[in-house]
Amino acid sequence: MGISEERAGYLENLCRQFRIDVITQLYAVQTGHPGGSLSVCEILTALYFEKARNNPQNPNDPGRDRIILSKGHAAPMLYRILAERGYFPADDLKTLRQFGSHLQGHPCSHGTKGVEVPTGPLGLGLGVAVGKALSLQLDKNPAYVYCILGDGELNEGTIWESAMSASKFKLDNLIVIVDRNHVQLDGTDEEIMPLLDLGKKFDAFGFRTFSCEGHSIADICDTIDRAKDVRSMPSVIIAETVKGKGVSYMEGQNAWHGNPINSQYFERAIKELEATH
Ligand SMILES: Cc1ncc(C[n+]2csc(CCOP(=O)(O)OP(=O)(O)O)c2C)c(N)n1
Ligand SMILES: [Mg+2]
Repeated sequence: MGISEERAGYLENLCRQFRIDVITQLYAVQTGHPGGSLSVCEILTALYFEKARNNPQNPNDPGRDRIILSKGHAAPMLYRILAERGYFPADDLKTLRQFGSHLQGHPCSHGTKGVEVPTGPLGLGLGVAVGKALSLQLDKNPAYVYCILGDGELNEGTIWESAMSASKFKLDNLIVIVDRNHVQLDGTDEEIMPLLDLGKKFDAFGFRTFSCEGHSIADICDTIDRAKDVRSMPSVIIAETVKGKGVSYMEGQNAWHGNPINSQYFERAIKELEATH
C-alpha cells in the first residue's frame, strides 16, 4: 500500500504549518506544551490524514478506528489537526486553554469532537485502549485502536500491566505508537528512569515490535501497514522523534516541555519554521 512521494510531501508541508500555528497559539496564551506537541506532529498527521479510518462528519461512526492520545499534554497539536480535518471550526483554536473553551489544556471527549478518550494523567490511555480493542474484537468489529504514548509516560507501571493484558487477549487490532523523543518533563529518560532496550522490553511483553523515523510520513505510514498485518498479538511502533522538532533551541530540551514562549523566542521559532522546506 504505502503512500506516494507526492502525498507524503504534501502532508509534511502541512506539518510545517501545524507547527507554526501551534507555536502561535501557545505564544498567545502563554501556557501549554510545545516540546511534545512538536514531536508528535507527523505521527498524528499520518493517522488522521492517511492511515486511520476517521470521519469528521460522523465522529462516533462505529466503524471508525479509535485514536487515543495518551500523552494528553500534546493537545495543542491534536486540536490543530482535528480542526484541519473539519471536526470543529479553526476559529475555535483561538480559545485554547481559556475558561469556557472546549479546547482544554488536556483533551476531553465530552466537549471536543474527534477526541476519543479524555487524557492527561499519564499511564491511563493504554488501559483504555486495551478495553476498547477487546470490545471491538468481541463485537467482530474490524476497526483498529491506535494508542500514542510518550516515552517518559512508559515510566508508569499501569502501562506494563496494560501491555500484559494486550498480549494475553491477543489484541492484533491494537497498535501502540511510542513518541520516542528520549526526553520527558524534568530531564532525559536516561536521567530520570532509563528505559534500556525498549524494543526488547515490548518483545518480552508479547508485542510485535517495529521502529520507524517518527518525522517521516512515508516511514510512519509504511510501518503502520506492516503492523496492521500482524496476527494474534498486539504491535508497537517505536517512532524515533525529537522533542521540540523544528525549533532549534527547543530540540531535545526538557526546559521546553511546558515553558511559556516570550516574544524573542516566538519570533525566532516562526522564522526558523518558515525557512524549512
Ligand atoms: C500521572 C502523571 N504524572 C505526572 C504528570 C506530569 N507530566 C506531564 S507530561 C510529563 C512528562 C511526559 O514525558 P513524555 O511521556 O516523554 O512526553 P513527551 O516527551 O512526548 O512530551 C509529566 C511528568 C502527568 N501528567 N501525569
Ligand atoms: Mg518524551
